[in-house]
Amino acid sequence: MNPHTLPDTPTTQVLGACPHDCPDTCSMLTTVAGGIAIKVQGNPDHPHTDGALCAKVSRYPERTYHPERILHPLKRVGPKGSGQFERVSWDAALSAIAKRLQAIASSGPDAAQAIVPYSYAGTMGLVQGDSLSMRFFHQLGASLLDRTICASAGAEALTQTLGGKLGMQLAFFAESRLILIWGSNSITSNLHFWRYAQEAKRAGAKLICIDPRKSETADKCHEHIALLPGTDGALALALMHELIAHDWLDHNYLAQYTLGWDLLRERALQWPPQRAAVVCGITAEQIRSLARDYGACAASHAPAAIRMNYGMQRVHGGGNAVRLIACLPALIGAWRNRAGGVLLSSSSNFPVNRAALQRPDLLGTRTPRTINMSTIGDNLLRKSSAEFGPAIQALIVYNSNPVAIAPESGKVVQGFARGDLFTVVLEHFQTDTADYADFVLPATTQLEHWDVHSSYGHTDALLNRPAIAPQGEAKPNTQIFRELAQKMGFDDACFGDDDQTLCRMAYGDAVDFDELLSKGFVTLATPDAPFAQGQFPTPSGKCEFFSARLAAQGLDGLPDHVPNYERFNSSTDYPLAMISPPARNFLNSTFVNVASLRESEGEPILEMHAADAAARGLGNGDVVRVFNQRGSYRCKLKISQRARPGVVNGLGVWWRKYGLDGSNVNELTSQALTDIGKAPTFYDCLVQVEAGVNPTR
Ligand SMILES: Nc1nc2c(c(=O)[nH]1)N[C@H]1C(S)=C(S)[C@@H](COP(=O)(O)OP(=O)(O)OC[C@H]3O[C@@H](n4cnc5c(=O)[nH]c(N)nc54)[C@H](O)[C@@H]3O)O[C@H]1N2
Ligand SMILES: Nc1nc2c(c(=O)[nH]1)N[C@H]1C(S)=C(S)[C@@H](COP(=O)(O)OP(=O)(O)OC[C@H]3O[C@@H](n4cnc5c(=O)[nH]c(N)nc54)[C@H](O)[C@@H]3O)O[C@H]1N2
Ligand SMILES: [Mo]
Repeated sequence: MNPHTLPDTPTTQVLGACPHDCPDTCSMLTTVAGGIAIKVQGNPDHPHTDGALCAKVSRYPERTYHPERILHPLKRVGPKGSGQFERVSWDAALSAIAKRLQAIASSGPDAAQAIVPYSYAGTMGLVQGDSLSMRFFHQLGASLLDRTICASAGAEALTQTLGGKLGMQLAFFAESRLILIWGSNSITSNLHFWRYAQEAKRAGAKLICIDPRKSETADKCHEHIALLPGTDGALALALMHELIAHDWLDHNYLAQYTLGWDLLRERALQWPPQRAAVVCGITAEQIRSLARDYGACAASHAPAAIRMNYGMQRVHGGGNAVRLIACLPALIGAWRNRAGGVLLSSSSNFPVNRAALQRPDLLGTRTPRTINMSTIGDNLLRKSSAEFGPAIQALIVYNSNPVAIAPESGKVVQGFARGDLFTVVLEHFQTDTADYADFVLPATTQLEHWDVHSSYGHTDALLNRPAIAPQGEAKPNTQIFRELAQKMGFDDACFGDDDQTLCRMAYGDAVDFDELLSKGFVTLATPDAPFAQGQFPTPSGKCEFFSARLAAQGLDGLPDHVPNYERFNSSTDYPLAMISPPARNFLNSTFVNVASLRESEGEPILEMHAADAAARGLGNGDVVRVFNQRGSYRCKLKISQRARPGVVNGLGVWWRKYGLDGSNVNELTSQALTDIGKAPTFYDCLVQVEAGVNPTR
């Protein structure tokens, strides 16, 4: 259906929130006429959204009314992966699912652990994300899921160093005099931060981008430091070296509000710029110049800010690198000014009552194992053992598309294709993952359900009201788990809570719900300059350069440069480092099937520097084979100055089915985990590239 309105149909505007996994969490206004959503736009009354949505979310109605939207429950009738399904009733689908889950759960003590939930941030909503779903899995005694696929290395690093996912307030970047945009393509993935950075730039601030790729954001900064992937820790240490060597330090701040300075100082002194330059693949002068800019702010008390994003922590040493960068503001006392410091995530500001939403108490005395979502490929292929517990027999997927987005697709696909695995997928579309489902259940989109939101880029809580009726027979995730609980005979009263009750529960009394209902957002009361006088929520109350908690786990208490697993070396079989950062017109693998956005993005490509292409006799637009010991993937080559020598960029998480051979970049990525936080290492990946034969389709 294509939304049209008659000129005389009255329109209403409904307040909502963008549900996507992005730091901006925009306040959204949906215009509805005759029960149809005709337009979504940014809420002009919400300061951070400032009336503007990004290009992708502006297409939300196109996605919602997409002709390929799944509108009825489906049951698999062909082989797994073939995408052959038939329509069934909700009652038939839920009864069959309940029967299968009951059979697994009743086959022995703790047998329910063979059932695994798999979900991430398809919606960031606190209610349609994990509320009723987790109540269901807790009551069942299913395995727990470690939700590591994106941010857990950086999150753990922030917690160890600053005491939580806390940092500068978004709006104050506009007052900064120097902004280091570190491992973030803000124009693509944090557009509403970019607006404040622009304001600062117009007021004379200097912007420096630190990124292996010459991104759209790098184009707009004064300087770009194109270091090799996974070398940020070395750069941060050399920066500290220079700050120490020139005494561009805030000795008072260091003495009063930090822990472990003597140790960190000693380590940093082992990293003169010449040493780091070799590791990072840049010049020592670039490092010295960066240090002069950062140090000048220390000397003149001008506010220096750092915007990190999660891109830089998807490597072996990602956690350590984030720790080192999070230490930097304390060296120069940047936290004293509200426009100084660092921001990676603001999540810990939100007083979310997860225990009320998810009810872990329903587990009683049971303590199920935890499955790491980032190694789902290996996990699905593991047999029962004393160490692992029962082999995974059932997977319930919602808010995620693991067959496309999880590393080492070869193993992931093999796991999902297991004939004896029972897979249920709650989705809007027939994704790569839905192709492997035994049952696909139609879920509502953000325009069709209630939710409340937090943000990892600002400090406003948001509310989402449904703007239109559910399409077809789609139901909210919550409702699907509510009905499944009923089929399973779960009779705890908590399975009766409706969505508005859950929305109220999320923040309890900590956020004025009536204000959320009327305005769509509530700004949390947070200090302007959170660490101006220390007060870090760490065990010591200080910025912890040295973490006793990490040391107690047998890890290095002091952050260090931890090299990649797969280290750039031109003499190996796989001499190119491949990174696969977000595409501007997609949101991970979401929106890939929206024709207008896919057309803007073009087709799956690999960016390569002209010198690397010439050395291989490759030309622009050639079909190439990208391969390593894990797999092989074919796409078109784009010779581009966005790629530095030695590094190739495979943008976006394309659906496998749109790829030349029905695969995507994750054929090549590995399941190795980060130093801390057990996160994936998507950008720690060596490959070789050669001419591919002509495309088969
Ligand atoms: N349009 C769009 N927006 C998105 C997303 C999307 O897919 N599309 N994804 C969303 C999600 S899930 C997340 S987690 C967030 C944040 O997602 P991030 O992954 O942080 O995304 P970006 O900020 O786009 O990109 C990170 C930048 O880091 C660079 N990079 C890669 N490796 C390294 C490295 O080793 N060191 C350094 N310094 N830089 C490196 C990449 O080239 C890229 O320009 O964005 C969200 N926003
Ligand atoms: N190579 C490579 N791989 C990556 C990354 C990378 O940079 N490079 N980035 C990684 C990162 S940072 C992340 S966060 C992950 C993201 O991976 P995922 O969390 O799997 O995110 P998406 O691919 O966007 O898939 C989300 C799915 O949820 C569905 N969905 C949305 N809303 C709802 C809802 O209300 N109900 C239900 N039932 N479904 C819904 C959407 O239709 C979509 O198919 O990917 C990771 N994978
Ligand atoms: Mo992410």
